[in-house]
Amino acid sequence: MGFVDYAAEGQVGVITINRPKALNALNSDVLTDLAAVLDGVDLDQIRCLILTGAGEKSFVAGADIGQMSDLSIAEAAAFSKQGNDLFRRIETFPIPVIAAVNGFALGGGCEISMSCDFRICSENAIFGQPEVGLGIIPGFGGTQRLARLVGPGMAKQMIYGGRNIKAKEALRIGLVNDVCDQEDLMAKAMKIAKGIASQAPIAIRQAKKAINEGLELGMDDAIALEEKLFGDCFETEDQKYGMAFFLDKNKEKVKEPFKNR
Ligand code: DAK
Repeated sequence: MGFVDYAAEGQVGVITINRPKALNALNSDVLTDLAAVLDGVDLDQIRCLILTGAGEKSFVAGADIGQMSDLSIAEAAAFSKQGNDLFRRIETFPIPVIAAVNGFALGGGCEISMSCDFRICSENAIFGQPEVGLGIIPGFGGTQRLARLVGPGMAKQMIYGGRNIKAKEALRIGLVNDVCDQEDLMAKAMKIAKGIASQAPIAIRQAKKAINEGLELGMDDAIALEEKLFGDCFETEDQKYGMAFFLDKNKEKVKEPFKNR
């Protein structure tokens, strides 16, 4: 694929945005390639995805400013729809997506990382929404997702000031879950992803849905949604096996991999 690489390692798929000369900036070709890679993920095999950027400097330095600068109103709307559809697709993708942020995550780069389930990053990562300095506001969900993740006050300070933050501050405000040396980043992401992939896959999918969709609801409706998704886990082979294994209490037995059924 032109600007996006994909590789499967066991039950984990690694998606790499590969346009390092432009610091992996998102133009419409990158967005098209990313959508095509997601289309091709074999959900019978893959149980967790990692999204990262090529090179050691940048995860994604934002939407492609060169391509955007001459857009007409209609073209800007089409670009916006392409980006928002893709980011929403990542957010609602049936299996978890971890962002491994290996450098700049600015503008659309910060936004695509926030459409993932969670983020880990390297020490050199820089997060920010610098759009107001370009005469626009974050347009790929940044005003919404940043405020939900770090709270409205911190999101407003970052967005109004076009203020970039370093990895340690991103950790402090809860934008990332962990920070590590760059050379350890992919191994760390892979370890987390494999841990997720080893759990009962139907339960993981239901948990993702319950958290994402429940956060949009009031507590009564959210609990009702959880009840429904909880119920749906039952009568699956994995639920029967997982509970039978526990009840068996046979310390000699090794737990078999879950079957996604
Ligand atoms: N777009 C295009 N090219 C970029 C780029 C970007 N966002 N960021 C970097 N590059 C290119 C540079 O132009 C340069 O290309 P060459 O000159 O080598 O051809 C190459 O990457 C290396 O960058 P630098 O030479 O600038 O590298 P430095 O280390 O000096 O600086 C930097 C790194 C990340 C601090 C700097 O490149 C920078 O400030 N980049 C721009 C960061 C930024 O402002 N990002 C936010 C973009 S705005 C929309 C929805 C969403 C959006 C827009 C519309 N709709 C609803 C329609 C999103 C907007 C954004 O993301």
